[in-house]
Amino acid sequence: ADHVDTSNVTEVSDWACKRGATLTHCNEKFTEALELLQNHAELRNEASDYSRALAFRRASCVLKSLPFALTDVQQLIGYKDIGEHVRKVLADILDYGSSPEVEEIRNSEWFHKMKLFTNVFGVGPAIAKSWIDKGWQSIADVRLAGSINKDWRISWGLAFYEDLLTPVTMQEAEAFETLIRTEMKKISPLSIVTVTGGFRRGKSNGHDIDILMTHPDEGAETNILSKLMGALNKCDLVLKGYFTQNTFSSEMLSDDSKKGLRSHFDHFEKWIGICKFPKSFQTDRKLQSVRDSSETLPESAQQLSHYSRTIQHQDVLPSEHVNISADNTMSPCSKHTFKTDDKQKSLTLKRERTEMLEDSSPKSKRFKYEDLSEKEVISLANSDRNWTARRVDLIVSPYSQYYYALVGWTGSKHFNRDIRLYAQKVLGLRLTSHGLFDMKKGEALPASSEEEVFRHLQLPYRDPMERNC
Ligand code: DGT
Ligand code: MG
Repeated sequence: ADHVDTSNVTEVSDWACKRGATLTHCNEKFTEALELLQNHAELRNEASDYSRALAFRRASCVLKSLPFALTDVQQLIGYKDIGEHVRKVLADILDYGSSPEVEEIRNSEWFHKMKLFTNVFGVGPAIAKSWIDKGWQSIADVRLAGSINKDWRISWGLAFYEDLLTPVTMQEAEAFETLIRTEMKKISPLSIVTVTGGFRRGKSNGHDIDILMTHPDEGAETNILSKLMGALNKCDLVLKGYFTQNTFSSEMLSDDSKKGLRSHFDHFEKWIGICKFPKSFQTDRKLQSVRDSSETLPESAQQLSHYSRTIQHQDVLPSEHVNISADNTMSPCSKHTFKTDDKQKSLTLKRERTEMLEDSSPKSKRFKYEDLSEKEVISLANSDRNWTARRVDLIVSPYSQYYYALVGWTGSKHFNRDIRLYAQKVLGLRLTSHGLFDMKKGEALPASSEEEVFRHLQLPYRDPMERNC
């Protein structure tokens, strides 16, 4: 290690949000090891584990943004996020091909069981530990124990464990997005629907689908979610979930106390739950044919996702989204086309305003499967079915907060953590999914695009694809 090129060192900022990180990079064997250590610390979940987990993640982010493959730990001199412990792990991998500490965890039964159990929807480290303490080894053991809790998420999570563990594909995300957009246009033609989360960052699969919705007419967004869920229920696509109300108030932006905005959670209206995805979502023919027929078809998954999204914005909607009725016959669920010019737009806006005011339907509608007993949920899961259970988050933001919500719900989680800390430490600004607040001046900084959010933060704009820290 006498002659190591450290010329790259000064190019890289201390802040992950300044550096950016793409999905693929040249240090995967190192980041995979560091993120396993992070995951292990998160699962242990004892006193100092949170900061240990964070330290591993920060180090992993440094490696993700290196423009070269690491060949010597000396190349990391000067990086504040690379501590002694991390350096040892990296040196072991460089010298021996693997780190004993990482391999021990990888082969540990406890780690395997913790991962297995925390993969159940609604199960965190504490419940997983209690299951291990009961001597349970597998999902089958937990299932055998029968009714063990009152949390519906766990009963449904256990019944549909295999479905929910199978990653959601981009194809499914696009099919679902199209369906939501179609239904939303019927409810409120000017509504805006965006797939956020990992899919927006270019991931080809995910553990759920996160969809953010808004309406350009501030206030008109308040009723759309219950209407949308009603429409999805009519299409027999809703299995089980829960609504949370919008509990945001503008005083929260400046409230520094515990009662104010906690960094991890937002106060938007949302529906979090499990939906039925017909198998046809996997093989959506219209999207497929659009791809197949294009001569200038972009090749990467990321471009493809962008491409089909652009098409959808032009209101070319797949027509074969279907409703699976009780006897499993397929019938059209939704067909909708919509053309707009400015005059029409303002007329539509007026009509929607009136409709929204007239609408007084309750937030929580009765859904088809809402009241199933645990036994009935299990027999539903074991029935002969042509659909898959999928985790879905639907979030509604007022338009005035939309671009902050978009940044927050696009993630990654670590990108959010870093950019929020940067805003606070470097600029004295408080960033959340609801907005940006200047603590010194006591004023909020509104934004009408994601670019403007980054400008307020004095950061170069980062495309969602570059937010994979
Ligand atoms: P995935 O679904 O495993 O492929 O990965 P992501 O990146 O889509 O992660 P996910 O679905 O857990 O969350 C999507 C983004 O939304 C993530 O970057 C953090 C953010 N997010 C999730 N839950 C909350 C929440 O309760 N409040 C706020 N403000 N943001 C959240
Ligand atoms: Mg997600």
